[in-house]
Amino acid sequence: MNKKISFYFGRVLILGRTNSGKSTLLNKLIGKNISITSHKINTTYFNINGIYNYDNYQIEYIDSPGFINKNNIISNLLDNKKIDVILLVLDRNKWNNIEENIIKIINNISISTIIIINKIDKIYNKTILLPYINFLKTKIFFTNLVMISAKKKLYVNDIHHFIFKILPKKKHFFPKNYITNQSKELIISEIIRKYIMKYIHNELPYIIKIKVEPFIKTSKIFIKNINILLYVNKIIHKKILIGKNAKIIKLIISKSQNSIEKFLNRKIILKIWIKLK
Ligand SMILES: Nc1nc2c(ncn2[C@@H]2O[C@H](COP(=O)(O)OP(=O)(O)OP(=O)(O)O)[C@@H](O)[C@H]2O)c(=O)[nH]1
Ligand SMILES: [Mg+2]
Repeated sequence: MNKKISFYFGRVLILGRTNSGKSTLLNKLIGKNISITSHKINTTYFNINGIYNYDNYQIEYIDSPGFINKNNIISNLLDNKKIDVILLVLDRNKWNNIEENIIKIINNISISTIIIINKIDKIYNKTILLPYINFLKTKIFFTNLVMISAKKKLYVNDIHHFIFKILPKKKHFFPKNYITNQSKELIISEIIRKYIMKYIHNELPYIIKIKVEPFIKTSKIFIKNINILLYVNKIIHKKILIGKNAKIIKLIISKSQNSIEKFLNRKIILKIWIKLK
């Protein structure tokens, strides 16, 4: 008998307050660092997607910026992206009006929601978890609840399996072995922003414009040089970026180059120019 294989595909939106570990989780789910992470707030700027393939299942995970919870952008995102499952990432037992706002939206729609209690490696007194889970049950209707450490990759893979059970039967949207359909230029500019954030401790990382010159030739010959333009508003910003004896910019270049090489799986030469807008 000819057995027909069914395919399953769905879009999973990762929501949660800034710093709860959404991007760390996306990277671990996908097995590649495509979304930047940091200990600072408001790290993610764009919705970054990552695709997970397993047998006849395909999941498109969408990482979102934590700051959208302040606005009503979530509802639009849910409508526009045709989301099948929501992962609500909670930073341990932190719960205030940020989470209240998110669940107000979730409770008004009928999308399966999985609660992720993240950073359990930092919960030393595990007895707080039982009353907390009971509290969550009164707040929101969820399909599953998973306690994880995204950073240490504890129980992260369980999440795929819970999602498999609720994915709709659907043709796969992306080719197999696809990891993201974000442009390489965007991911590279995000890597550079990560290191600017790391070494510069003011508002600059949030206002700087990063332009990556297109570097992929259609002839499939890889260009070794990757040229970056950083646009700043003030001369003082340029000075801060360069640093004393060009120490800061050199650090940003070497760290970014390293990360980009890992991402592209090849050697590159990174060049950065700083321009006044
Ligand atoms: N100890 C611990 N730290 C974690 C865990 N998951 C993430 N972190 C840390 O939490 C910080 C924030 O992580 P991100 O993944 O950037 O958080 P985010 O939710 O994407 O934040 P935004 O992009 O600002 O919305 C980083 O320093 C991570 O290393 C975890 O399971 N345990
Ligand atoms: Mg993030």
